[in-house]
Amino acid sequence: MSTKKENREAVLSEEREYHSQSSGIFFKLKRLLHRDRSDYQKIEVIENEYFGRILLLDGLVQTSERDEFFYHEMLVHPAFVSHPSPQNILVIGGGDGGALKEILRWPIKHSCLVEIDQQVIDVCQEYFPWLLPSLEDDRTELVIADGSEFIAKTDKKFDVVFIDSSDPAGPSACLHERDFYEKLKRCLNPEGIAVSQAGSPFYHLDSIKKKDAFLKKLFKNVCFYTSPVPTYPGGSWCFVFLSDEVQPLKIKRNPPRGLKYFNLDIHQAAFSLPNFLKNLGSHV
Ligand code: AG3
Repeated sequence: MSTKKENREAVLSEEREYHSQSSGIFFKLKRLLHRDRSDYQKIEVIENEYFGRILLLDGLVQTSERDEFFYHEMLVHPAFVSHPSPQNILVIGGGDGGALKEILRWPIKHSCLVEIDQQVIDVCQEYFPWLLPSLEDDRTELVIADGSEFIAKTDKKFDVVFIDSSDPAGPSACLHERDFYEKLKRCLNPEGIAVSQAGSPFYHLDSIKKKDAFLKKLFKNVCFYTSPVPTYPGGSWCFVFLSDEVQPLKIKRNPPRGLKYFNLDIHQAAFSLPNFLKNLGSHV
């Protein structure tokens, strides 16, 4: 029988993310590398035997050394293979640099990363240095600002905008609202595409439905797609591809070499949805 002390030690030696009141994921701590609170959120980096380094913001897993490529490749490459020639790219959030790393595989002119929390950048530069060399690339501009204020003010136009936010809580909450997408639409070139992470199809279906309803009023093509992401709630994740002119299944270009997850078969398959998600997106 375990004593109270043993239970407490067990909890201290692992990190848990609750996915519902009664389910979740845990990671045994090999080491706690960083735990601090910025002006915006709690930032933690832990080391786990299986997943390597894991970044958590306000207790929610953002990325891990072992599975980051599922999420970042699937966030970025579907838009790049379906746009004729994207040159100017915007990333909202994504301070860990993983999305930018994938973007810079393509021959683009300019990419702008707008992250609200300088401390996320600093912590990731220290603990995930392989994700962030992208900041030194001379095609990259880093802006520390609130993403929704940035898009409300900017007069620049972009070919592709990626919203690499956290869940709809804390500093990311406004990036999931209709108002944000209305403003975002004004920053897109005519053949522009926006891609946003949209949550877990299993745990966050209500928020996906809500998003689908307002996005359909704003964009002609609202296409949800999914990918496995082992460390995220439910293990499968939803993204939404938004455009007035571009259709995701009309492939224009081959993906770059050297990817670990994405290829054109995966691209096709990702837009095939299970029945419970099928009627949400307008499919092409
Ligand atoms: N952004 C999406 C993280 C969502 C995770 N949600 C959760 N664990 N409940 C990830 C940022 C990686 N660049």
